Amino acid sequence: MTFSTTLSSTSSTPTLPTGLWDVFCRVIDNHGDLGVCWRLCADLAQRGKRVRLWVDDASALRWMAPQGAHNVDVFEWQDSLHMPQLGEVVIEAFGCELPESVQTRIAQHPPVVWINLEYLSAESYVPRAHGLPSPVMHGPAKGHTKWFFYPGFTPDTGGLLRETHLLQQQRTWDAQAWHKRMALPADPQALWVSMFCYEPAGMVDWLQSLALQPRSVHLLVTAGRAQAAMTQALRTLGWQAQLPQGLHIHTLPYLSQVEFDHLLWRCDLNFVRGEDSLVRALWAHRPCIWHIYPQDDHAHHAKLDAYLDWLQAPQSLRSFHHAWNGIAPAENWDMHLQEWASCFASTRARLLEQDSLSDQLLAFCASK
Ligand code: TRH
Repeated sequence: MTFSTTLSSTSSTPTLPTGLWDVFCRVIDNHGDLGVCWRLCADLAQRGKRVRLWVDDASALRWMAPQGAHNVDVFEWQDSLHMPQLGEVVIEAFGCELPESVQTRIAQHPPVVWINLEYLSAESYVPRAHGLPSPVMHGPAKGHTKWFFYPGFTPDTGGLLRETHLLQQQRTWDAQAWHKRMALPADPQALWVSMFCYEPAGMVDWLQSLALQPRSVHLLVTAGRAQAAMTQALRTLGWQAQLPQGLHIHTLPYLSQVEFDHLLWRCDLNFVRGEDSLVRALWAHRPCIWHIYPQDDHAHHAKLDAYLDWLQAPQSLRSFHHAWNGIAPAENWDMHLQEWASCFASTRARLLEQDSLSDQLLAFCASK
């Protein structure tokens, strides 16, 4: 990865550079916008494209992707003002609204395809809207067409990001070496749980129930909001100075996406949030609990239920999700890990039969 601030100045030509894709991303909040865009860029590059990622705040890439990726260059958003040439495909991630200068360029030399990459949802509008044209009604590119591309969980949507080598990497991954690298104790009989969340309504009650577990529990808490929420919950419980017997809490530094995936592969249960970490948890072959991104109008309630329906979640998993997300009071905090694991195993098998998001995107663009 190069954090480039200058662009080579070639005179603009009507011929678009073959194999060059431009991805535009604005960081609204949290890490999902950039997290998804980075994985997409790296995956497209793996599949033979050269990708330029234009982002207004690339700072999180320093921990998320310190290794960079071959054939992916990162540019500051404002440098697109001086961009000499557009790529053959332009991806506008999450309705980020392209800079006027880029829209003007599109009007002058339209890319082969202009994609509007949307947020992930299991709701029923997704298959209906996926792949539809979106005529541009105003601005410099008025009269041109963008195409809606919806990630999703079913074959009639744009699918989920999944690298070609993911399963192979999972098979050969060395959990013991990871433990050593992370300086974590070996405690094979314990329950290992990862925690990536906002401020879950159910955290205090769930921690109390965890303390009653017969097995010892190692809770691996990710950096940022999850750690702040955990600190607050421990304060509420009066556990700052001493944790109940058998409960161990480990605070993690910010991990690269590669190490974040390893964390999910290692744990017996993963708490994830947002969008990208949910997808990674679905690939991890472990049960997971989703803290959905909360919206003011409670639109996330329907979004969560659509996901649980698609998952064919057993009742215990549904009610756990509702309580964790503050949608309904907890019936109990029982974790039916075996039942949940078999639900996630069949879900993963279904997902593996579907084409990945990048494969579908490549095919979609080639068809235009
Ligand atoms: O950070 P998020 O809550 O992102 C959210 C959602 O995407 C939401 O839909 C969007 O509207 C909002 O952002 C703006 O959760 P998400 O999507 O899981 O993204 C987190 C990314 O951070 C993911 O790529 C994993 C990465 N990550 C690491 O790589 N290492 C870490 O240590 C941690 C904590 C996260």
